[in-house]
Amino acid sequence: MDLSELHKNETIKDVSNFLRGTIVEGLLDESTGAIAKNDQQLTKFHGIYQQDDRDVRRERRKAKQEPAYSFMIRVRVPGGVCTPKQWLEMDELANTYANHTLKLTTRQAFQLHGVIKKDLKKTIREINEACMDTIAACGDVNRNVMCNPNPHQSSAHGEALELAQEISDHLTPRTRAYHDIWLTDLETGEKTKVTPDAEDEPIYGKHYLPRKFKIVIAVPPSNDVDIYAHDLGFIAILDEDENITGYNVTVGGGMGMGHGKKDTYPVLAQVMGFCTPDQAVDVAEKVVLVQRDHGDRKNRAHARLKYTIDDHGLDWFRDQVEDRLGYKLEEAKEFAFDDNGDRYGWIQDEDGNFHLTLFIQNGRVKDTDDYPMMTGLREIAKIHKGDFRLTANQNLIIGSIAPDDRPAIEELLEKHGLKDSYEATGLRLNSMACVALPTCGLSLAESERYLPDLITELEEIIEEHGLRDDAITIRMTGCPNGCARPYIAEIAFVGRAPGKYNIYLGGGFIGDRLNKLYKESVLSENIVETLRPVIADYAKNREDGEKFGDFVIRAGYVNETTHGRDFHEGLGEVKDS
Ligand code: SRM
Ligand code: SF4
Repeated sequence: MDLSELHKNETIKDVSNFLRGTIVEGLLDESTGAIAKNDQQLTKFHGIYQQDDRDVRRERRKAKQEPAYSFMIRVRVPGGVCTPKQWLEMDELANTYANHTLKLTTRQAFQLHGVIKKDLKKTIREINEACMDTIAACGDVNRNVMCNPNPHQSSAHGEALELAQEISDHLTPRTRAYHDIWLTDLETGEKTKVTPDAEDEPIYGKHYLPRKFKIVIAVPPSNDVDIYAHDLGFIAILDEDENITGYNVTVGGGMGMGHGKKDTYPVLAQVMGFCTPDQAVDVAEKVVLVQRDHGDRKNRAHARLKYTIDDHGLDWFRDQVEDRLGYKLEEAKEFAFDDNGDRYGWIQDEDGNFHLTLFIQNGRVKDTDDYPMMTGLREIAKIHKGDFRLTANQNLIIGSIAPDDRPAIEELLEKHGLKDSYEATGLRLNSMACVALPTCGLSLAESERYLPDLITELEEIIEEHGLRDDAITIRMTGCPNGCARPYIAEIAFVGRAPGKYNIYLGGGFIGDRLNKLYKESVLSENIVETLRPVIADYAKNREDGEKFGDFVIRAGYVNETTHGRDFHEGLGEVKDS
């Protein structure tokens, strides 16, 4: 590998001694709240991002102070399932070291924001003591493995969750750096966790992957994990008795793109074949190996698996995977999805236990004067004997509540205002926004802090036209990277500049079609008026059962996007209104 020809991050990995760099030295340096630039790339592999509070950036610059540095910590939760004890631990860490909020992410993980350098090590150690970790939550490796979050709804969900955990373990980096840096007391050398034996990385090698890698498992008919947005996916195929007979394997999905950069685009994953449950971990490993060996290491904007497959073709990719497997994948099987949203409220499973899905707006768990959500969930965690499940739509399931325990939980829900969390319009219940300002360094516009208010404004139109209970997927991101998977939403807003958004329309309701740019750089104050006639037209002229995303294409507001390569082609044909 001639490093001089490759992206500079390849050299950073090469000389890092398996992801150590000079992180330890940086943690000890009290002269700054930051760490060295190259180490900022390496800490991502440990689940840690350096950020600064962008709300105060300008005034600190004026006062000649360094930016208000702090760190975001992402905690892996394979399949999104954690115990009440782990919830309480995360709650405590959020209130002790972070910004008194917990963020439930679009990939079923936790994030803590605002942890300052001197508290980083303590926080990571405590996360590990609670039997969770942060390694490989970010970086050029496989990340948190997602799975439909309702394992007890049927035995199939339980099996799928087990597979998620197996794949996650199998693809976790083996470097001792994580343990040496975060879990060792530097003075005594005492470790809080058993150190893995191998220093070598048998799967990744010392250059790891060219780029991030994301895996997901779905159990139809629910596509609540947005299978088509991921590098690698497994769609469970069930027999008549609801047993999993195997998985259709999907490859090459991804959302990220750049405004005005036509060689970057979102792509939906394609079905590559079928494997048995016993083969799934092996298949995951071999797909990762092909991407390791053939992904673009020169241009990080072209390094995701979606471009590797686009450049070489799906048949070539399948051949590469099968060569490494030593056997052929079977023909893909029939399957069907209903939607990609969450099913709110109470359900009872086949064993008689209850599960409650709560709406957590944009995944932000916090207390406000009129809604003590964080306190309520803490009180529930104190008495809850089942589990908590983070959904891929940034919501929360209080899982496995025995019938006798339900009244006590209901009392706490009532007391803390959580009972009404899902008494909202179909539009709000199907909304997602990424974090964006003030912590995200890449954000061009507000997202999490703006979408709830925009939805309130749009709800007037929705109510006026009798669409209160109609589920319409609506997503916002502060930049085109796509963290809330906006390009498969029926309505999406993507930040271009402060107070300006591109509006996209026409994504598939089940997350199976990309949307299309409808209007560019719309000022926030004009968004509602821009959408008013489209929503009114939908209410009046839709066919029976027609979804909003399908309607806007049929009615000619936008052209259908049939492949990511055409995402930037043929802007919406805007109708006179
Ligand atoms: Fe993301 C980068 C937040 C899911 C595509 N994402 C970032 C960073 C770390 C910004 C940075 O690099 O400095 C954001 C941190 C903001 C903050 O302050 O917390 C960030 N991404 C998030 C989260 C927290 C959004 C949320 O509100 O939930 C999600 C965390 C998921 C997790 O638990 O692992 C999150 N990011 C996604 C998704 C959705 C998904 O994976 O299902 C995507 C689109 C799917 C994909 O990967 O294609 C996504 N994030 C990106 C990209 C663009 C990648 C690309 O291929 O171009 C970046 C920027 C990059 O990697 O260069 C990015
Ligand atoms: Fe930040 Fe952009 Fe991701 Fe939003 S989409 S969290 S603004 S990187």
